[in-house]
Amino acid sequence: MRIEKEQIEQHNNRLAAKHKRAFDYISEDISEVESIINKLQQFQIAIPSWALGTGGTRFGRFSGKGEPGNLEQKIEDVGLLHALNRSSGAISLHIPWDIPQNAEQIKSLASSYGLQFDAVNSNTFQDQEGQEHSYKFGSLHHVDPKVRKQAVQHNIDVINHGIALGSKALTVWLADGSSFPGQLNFREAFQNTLESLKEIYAHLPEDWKLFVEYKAFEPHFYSMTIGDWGQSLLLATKLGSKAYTLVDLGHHLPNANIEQIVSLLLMEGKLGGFHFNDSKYADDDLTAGSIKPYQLFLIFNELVEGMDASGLDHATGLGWMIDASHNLKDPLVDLLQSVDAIMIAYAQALLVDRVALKEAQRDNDIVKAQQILQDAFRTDLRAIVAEARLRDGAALDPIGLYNELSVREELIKERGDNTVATGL
Ligand code: PSV
Ligand code: MN
Ligand code: MN
Repeated sequence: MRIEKEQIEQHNNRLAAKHKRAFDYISEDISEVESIINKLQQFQIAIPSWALGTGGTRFGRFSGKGEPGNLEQKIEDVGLLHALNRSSGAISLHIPWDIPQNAEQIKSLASSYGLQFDAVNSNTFQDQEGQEHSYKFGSLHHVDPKVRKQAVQHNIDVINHGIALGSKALTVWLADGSSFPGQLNFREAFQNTLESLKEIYAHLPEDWKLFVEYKAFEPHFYSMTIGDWGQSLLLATKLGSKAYTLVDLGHHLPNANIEQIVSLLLMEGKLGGFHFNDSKYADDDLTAGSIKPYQLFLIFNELVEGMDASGLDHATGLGWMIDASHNLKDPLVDLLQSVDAIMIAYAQALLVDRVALKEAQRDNDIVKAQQILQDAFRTDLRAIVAEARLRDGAALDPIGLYNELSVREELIKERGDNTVATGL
């Protein structure tokens, strides 16, 4: 299924008057409105191929209908999202779930939807059929060099798939860790991981980045070999200038000050990218902005400040991606909600009066500093985000149009009731 330009225009025409009223009202008080819109138009958030199917919990999985059953259909799904919001112009693949049989064909299918290939992701947290050595006790950190070698080779294969598709980064997330004291020698596990990553790093093309993702716990409950940003930063620093830390919002211990982590990683030039999601307890992978929208805003506040300070382009300086999994909602609708929440938080961060904030900080005027941040956070910028979409030829109300066009029903007609997408 494809969404036609005319369908979007008709939808937008129906909402035009209401939108104009809201947009004119908010624009009157914001002098930098054009610059905010311009930045929003540039900003693209990649969609992971594994978020397109209904996720499960360890207690079960209630399959959705009309889910993508192959890579072509996953690309079609992201194409639908991008047509609706013009902010989801890239897809991130997970190998071996998404092996492209014919890279050229896959590339041209993606570009027919205006999509590029974001970071490729390796998978050494599951055993695949026919695999010689098991990852039960880890992969890059494994005590047995044969297992490490196999995992390194897998990552090299993933880089090669990425090269064929035009990706520019490899994301490594490891499930390596231990669940009982004494199970692992921490230093050996770390050294093995470093040595394995060095071999992978040696295969990175010049213009590629390696993203080292960390996670505090799960699947292991005593230690994770790359468990926090310190361990990731240590690895990235030892590896070299193409290696960076990747922050997944759900991978911290409760109440961690993620905005502070972000600001320091940016200061060190070692923040590579983001996996957006939201959580109440742990790696809950809920819709971005659904639980802690203020935290999302505060993170963007640091991103804008830090990226401007280091001269990084907001749109291209870091890798932006959603990493969520939906076991209750229609995954496509959920992704539209996530993208919208991210755009709103970004717009609000752009609104912060940085000169006044600096002054308040210099004067230790805490009340003023809080007011400046909360003024921006409490300003309703939805009409500005919608205006950016309108100017890009996207829908004023993406979820509204998704429902009007009965997209899910159409996909069920095309793909059937019982599709099962590969993924988490
Ligand atoms: C597992 O926690 C995880 O959600 C990581 O965040 C990875 O980025 C993702 O799976 C895909 O491997
Ligand atoms: Mn992640
Ligand atoms: Mn995760």
